[in-house]
Amino acid sequence: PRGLDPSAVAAFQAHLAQSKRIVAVIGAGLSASSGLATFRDSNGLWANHDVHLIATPAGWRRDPGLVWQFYSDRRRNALKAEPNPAHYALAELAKKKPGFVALSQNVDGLLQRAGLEDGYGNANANANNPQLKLLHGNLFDLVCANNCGYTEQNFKDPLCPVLSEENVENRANVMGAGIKDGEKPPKASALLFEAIAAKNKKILGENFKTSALSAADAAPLKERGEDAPKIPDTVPVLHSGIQPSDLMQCPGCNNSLLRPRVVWFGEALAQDLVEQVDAWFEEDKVDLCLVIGTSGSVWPAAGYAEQARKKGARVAYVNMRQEDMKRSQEGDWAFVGDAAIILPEILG
Ligand code: BJW
Repeated sequence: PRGLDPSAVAAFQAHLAQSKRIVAVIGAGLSASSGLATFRDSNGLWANHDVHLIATPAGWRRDPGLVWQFYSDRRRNALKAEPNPAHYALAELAKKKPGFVALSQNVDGLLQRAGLEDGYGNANANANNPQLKLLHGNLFDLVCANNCGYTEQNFKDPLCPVLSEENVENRANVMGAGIKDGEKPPKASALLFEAIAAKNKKILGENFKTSALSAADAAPLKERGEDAPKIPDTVPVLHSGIQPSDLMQCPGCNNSLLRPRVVWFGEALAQDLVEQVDAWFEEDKVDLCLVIGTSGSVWPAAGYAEQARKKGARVAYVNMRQEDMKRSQEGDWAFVGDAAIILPEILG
């Protein structure tokens, strides 16, 4: 593997040493070395799953069983995974720098297990103002899908019999776009997204909102010139075959299902969290912004580095792909490679 430029590391570390208010914007690449799939890499989650059916309110209304199968697998994988040296390096930084805040898009619980406190789902979250802000929620918090207010922390696997790993008969073919059972598409592609989006527009009708999903998600793939798998004329309509009555019912109202407390496309981030983040940026100048393992394609997270820059911060990117440092400017640091190797090295 390519080593880092020692003079860049030295300059970064000199700046880090004087930095008090530090913000890290974190994405799925942080957990890649723990064995968890990212979303938009060529073999990522969105290459194998249809985002409209899985991570939107309309997808939930259409087939909650399909959504739960996806999240049940994600929970199981996250429970089996261990935090990697990058998670621990960030937890150490948090201890050394009280002015540090981590804005994580990850829902896998690995930063918490490395020692960073969140406060998500905690009634005192505001009072605590935790250093770790879970922008997109947490796989291990369940919440009433009908907003009755019920919420619980739950690490059980399976959550209910129908979601057991062994229950293969009921498992849907959640692989998208005509790809046969057990076969993975060679690469995510713009065409794949377009075909799926077109199909889902038919399925979801008025509930389908492009919300820049198909176009904006596809564009970077096109730029990368990734291979397009052949799209058959008919994209299969996917159903889990799971009855909602076999899923977890909300004990709060007995009138709704429980869903994972994660933020889907078209849903707002938790208001108290957004307010805490805004207040943190308002409070004072910012010294340093770390952008770690994120493609920067999802908002509002994608805008936080610019916000830090406006408050005077210098920006350091840590990413496997140079192309994903698309908002970098002269004077930024760009550390290309595996976060699990780079972060412990540069954070010292
Ligand atoms: C490595 C590595 C290694 C690999 N080491 N690096 C402004 C403009 C345009 C659109 C919008 C806008 N504002 C809002 C929108 C709409 C939408 C949006 O952003 N669309 C875009 C696609 C354009 N945003 C929303 O809908 C958000 N809500 C919202 O804004 O609400 C407003 C509202 C207000 C009031 C009422 C109603 C609404 C919500 C977005 C929620 C996103 N949710 C998901 C799923 C969460 C649950 C789950 O996990 O299943 O979050 S989508 C998915 O993407 C997930 C991730 O957290 C998120 C970001 O992905 P991430 O982490 O960057 O992963 P990848 O795969 O993209 O990148 C991995 C990176 O790691 C790559 O760069 C690799 O190179 C790198 N890497 N290995 C270092 N070892």
